[in-house]
Amino acid sequence: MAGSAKVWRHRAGELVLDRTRIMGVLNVTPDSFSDGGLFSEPEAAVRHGFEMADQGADLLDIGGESTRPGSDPVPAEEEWRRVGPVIEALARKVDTPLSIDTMKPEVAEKAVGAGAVIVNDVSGMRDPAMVRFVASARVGVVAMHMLGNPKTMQEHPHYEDAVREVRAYLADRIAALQAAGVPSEAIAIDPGVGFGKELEHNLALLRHLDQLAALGHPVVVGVSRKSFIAKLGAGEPGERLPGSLAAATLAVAKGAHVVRAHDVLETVRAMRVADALLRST
Ligand code: HH2
Repeated sequence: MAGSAKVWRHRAGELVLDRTRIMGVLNVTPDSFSDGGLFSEPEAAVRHGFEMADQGADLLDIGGESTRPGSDPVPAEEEWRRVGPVIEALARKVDTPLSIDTMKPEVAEKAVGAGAVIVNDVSGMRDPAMVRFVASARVGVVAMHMLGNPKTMQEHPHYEDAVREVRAYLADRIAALQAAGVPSEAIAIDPGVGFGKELEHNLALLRHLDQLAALGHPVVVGVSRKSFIAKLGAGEPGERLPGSLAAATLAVAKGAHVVRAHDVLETVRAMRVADALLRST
């Protein structure tokens, strides 16, 4: 795939992007849109982390703050209270690299201290303190595009050209991270499906994902159970797996390297077939 990244470096090594990598979602939250409350107790969250690692997750993405549309921010202390014990336990017991899904540099710093090797920031590392931290900690990063903030992002999001604008935003974030000293191979990008986007914007971004992959960085996509799938017919989050796999497959065909997923086993199986069709010669 032209312009495609080959590796994604993180604090403890690198992920070779010779096949689609699966980032398992671990929401240690009471209110996430599809699994809120299921893993808010540390023991349940750690068990689910083991389960996803056994199912073939290449990364575990641990978050303590829901960013669903309309959500309010969670104080850093509360976010860390939720994710801290889970990261500490998983870092001791699984080999699968851990990422921390946070917008707050203070949470990222504690998470990395406890063993996380990637920082996944849905605000695209807009906070200069976050940029400084990820540069100094030599972690892998995900810079995601979001229009505004979770509280208001779905109030009539508007773009002249969503693909061009998201690409320009991500190019700007890559430049800011590189200027701070983050190595190019550590910077992954993500179009931010559902983050300040109407159905047409989400579809355009997935359809033209090759234009983001052409920036030459690993591309992460999170389509799992997202509401754009409901708008195309499937209702409740639990009914969105077929749509999630269809969208992930198309995204991989268009250059995505990492798929963020709640249903790890099914996604691993689907991506094996997608990889065999797309990547073998
Ligand atoms: N989506 C969510 C959260 N973090 N990170 C990246 N890089 N890309 C995404 O698309 C993405 C993300 C939202 O999904 P979820 O974590 O299941 O929900 P909630 O924010 O309600 O916890």
